[in-house]
Amino acid sequence: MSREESSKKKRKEGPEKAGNPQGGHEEIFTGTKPEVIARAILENLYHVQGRVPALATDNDWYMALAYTVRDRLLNRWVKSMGMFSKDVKGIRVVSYLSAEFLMGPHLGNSLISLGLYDEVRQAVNQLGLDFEHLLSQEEEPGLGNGGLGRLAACFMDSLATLRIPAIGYGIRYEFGIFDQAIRDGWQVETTDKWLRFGNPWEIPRAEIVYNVGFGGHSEAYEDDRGHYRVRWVPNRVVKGMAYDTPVPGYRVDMVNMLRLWKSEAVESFDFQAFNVGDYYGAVEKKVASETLSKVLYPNDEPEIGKRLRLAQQYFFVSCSLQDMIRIHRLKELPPDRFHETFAVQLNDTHPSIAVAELMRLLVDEHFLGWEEAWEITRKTLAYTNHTLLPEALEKWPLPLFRDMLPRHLEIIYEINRRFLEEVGRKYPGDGGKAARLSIIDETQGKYVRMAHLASVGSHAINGVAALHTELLKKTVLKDFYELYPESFHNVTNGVTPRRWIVLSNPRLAELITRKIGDRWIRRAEDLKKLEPFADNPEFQGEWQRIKWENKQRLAGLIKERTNISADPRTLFDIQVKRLHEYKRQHLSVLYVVTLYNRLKKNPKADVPPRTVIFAGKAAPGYFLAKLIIKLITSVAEVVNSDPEIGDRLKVVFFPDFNVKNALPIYPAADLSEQISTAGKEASGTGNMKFSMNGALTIGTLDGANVEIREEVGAENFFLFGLTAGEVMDLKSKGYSPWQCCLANPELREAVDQIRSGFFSGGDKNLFRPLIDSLTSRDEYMLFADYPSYVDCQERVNRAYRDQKTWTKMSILNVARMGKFSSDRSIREYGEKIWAVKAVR
Ligand code: F58
Repeated sequence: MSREESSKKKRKEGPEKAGNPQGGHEEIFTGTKPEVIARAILENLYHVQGRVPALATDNDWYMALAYTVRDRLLNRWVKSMGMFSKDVKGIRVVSYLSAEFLMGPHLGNSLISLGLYDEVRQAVNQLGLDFEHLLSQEEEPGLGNGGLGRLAACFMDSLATLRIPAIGYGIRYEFGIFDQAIRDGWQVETTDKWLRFGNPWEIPRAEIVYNVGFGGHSEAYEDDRGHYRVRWVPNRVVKGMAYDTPVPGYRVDMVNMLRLWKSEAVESFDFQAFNVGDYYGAVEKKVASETLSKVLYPNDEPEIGKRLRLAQQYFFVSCSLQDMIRIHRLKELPPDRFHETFAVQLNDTHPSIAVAELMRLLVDEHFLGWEEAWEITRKTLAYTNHTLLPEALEKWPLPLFRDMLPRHLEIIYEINRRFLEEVGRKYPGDGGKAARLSIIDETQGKYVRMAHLASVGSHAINGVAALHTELLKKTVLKDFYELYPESFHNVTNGVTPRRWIVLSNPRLAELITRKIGDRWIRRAEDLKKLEPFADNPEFQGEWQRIKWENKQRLAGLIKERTNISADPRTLFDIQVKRLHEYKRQHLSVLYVVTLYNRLKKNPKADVPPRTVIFAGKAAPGYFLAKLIIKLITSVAEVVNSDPEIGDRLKVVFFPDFNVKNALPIYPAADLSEQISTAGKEASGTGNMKFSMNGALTIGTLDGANVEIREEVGAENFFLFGLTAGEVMDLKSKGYSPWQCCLANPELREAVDQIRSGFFSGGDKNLFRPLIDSLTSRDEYMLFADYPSYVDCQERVNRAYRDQKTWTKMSILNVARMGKFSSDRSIREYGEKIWAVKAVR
């Protein structure tokens, strides 16, 4: 029976019968035996792709396979959606508002969740196809920059696994984060055309559309009952259409949803222009409307003045809130009970316009009184902060804001007026306090401070690691903490062990399961049960073999992508993350240069051979970050081609770091570099992925490193560097990087070499901006931490020589990382912030 015929049959019989695997023909949609799956793939190849096997391309087969897997998700998904019907009351749904979701490839992950990995692999083999090759066909949906977007994806996985109903709301960017190539050692960006072959994981919902206004003015009027009302009359309207992607939980019936908005032109607008004969004007409007969801901003330096970015933020927030209100009304509940239906989490300030938009919808469109609307808004919203870096705190110039969102600005003024009144009552006569707390920044020009808007409009504010939350309370949100101490929480980040162990490191997962059973996959605390095996020689042997195979696999990819031969017998020292000065990839380079110099001077030096691997994207407009990439590749060129060095030291820059490429990287690491300046990295999540896969960490007391070290034990963690407090003290006392450099001959030598053109074919200008920035200011205190970092690397070298002890440390790291499952994070959000529970 064809897909269509079968669908018709399904429709006639109703979903119950059709969803029943016993139902005979419907097996083609739900069956889990390899033979049935193989047949389903062929059906989909023919009826969806319009191909016979003889003519099918890799992509045709991938699509047929993806549809086959999606069919097996749909049944559970459709049932889970029952949550939104009017018969289901009293269940609070989490709405995760995020401008970014870095979901990674769906296919492998869905198979793990459904428990069909082996069956589908067999089915694919029966068809004479290469399963791994088909998996690798999937385009990366790179709808995020880095940690923040990936955190949203891990949280979606955990929400479904914990059976907490949730919708992730965001933007369906046509172009995600750029693809990175390395040419002549420099980063080159190309557009990410992830949708070019179609996206089998999404379902377009042409009937779920909302209008979103921009610009214009507001006007007051009197309603029928003589009440004063305001309405917004925008001068431009854009339509948002929903695209839904299922998010399955691990081995549970719950399938949640990621709902992303695509912007489109509002037809009536086009036609108006058309009718007066302005055809090109109409087309231009259409193009302008569609621009809104065109491209993800790649986290370039100053945000200020990026009109389109503010428009994107408002666009997706407005669509999402209108959608939530529609769902709430489906339940036939009055608007004043909105907070009972939804708990809305703001993933950083990017969706914080939600505070004003929810107020506008409740007051202007659903006619609630201000106080009542304000209470509902605050009960609904909660805000997560992900950064302390002052330059990353969003603020919008007032004129731009007024021009684009005039009604929202009025609402923000009113929120601010009432808020500052409250501040005045608490701190009478303290103008400084009021100015510091105000949503409007008037220190130099006028700006809307989005973190203040989010903080005032939320009942809960949280940081993403213990240290980060403490620093938030002491620095950027100090005044808010004094005002609302009970609103502040810490929820330390986590990552999903499904993607980051089971999928990425299947052999390790299998070994763990063989020893302690498979409960750890959903209760990561169970990993503790591995501790008794840490010393066991046989277990250690298996552990080492798996690491070895993972290193071989990565070495193969490195050869393929960079043509560098990395020897799996060497210590794999890996730093993968966005390029940023505060993350200090260049501190690692300074050590590489030092190690190189030591080996040159003393070729017999007894140090374990190392392969130092970097990967990560630099924002296209961030010159120094791009120069750091060039520095890495330049040092690599000299070191890798030095015959005296051979395999004793290799340097690799692995291009195009993304979720797909990350999968084989974390499991192959011996050493994880987490070396940001203390106080700068809010949490980090790569640090967790490495340690969960048995890498040991060399790191500062920053972000979640602090808690990782607490969990795995100080003796199983390589600590170096200043503490956050020491960084601040040194800065206030006056820090002289040049003095540090003079005081350390090896540092001086490395700096001189880079400056003199040793790594740039004699070009003395190439790295000057980087060297000048370090020797004059060294904002991120590389020179201050260099001696302690180099010493610590020596400790690493010594430890690595003793493979038994190293392996024990590696096992204990994995055994003690249970806390860093995103399931734990989500449970904490559920208890402390959302007041939601699992549904059965
Ligand atoms: C990251 N932020 C933090 N921002 O830097 C990291 O420490 C933390 O672990 C992670 O969030 C999750 O909490 C981050 O990734 C962005 O990518 C922004 C995207 C939008 C533009 C500004 C940066």
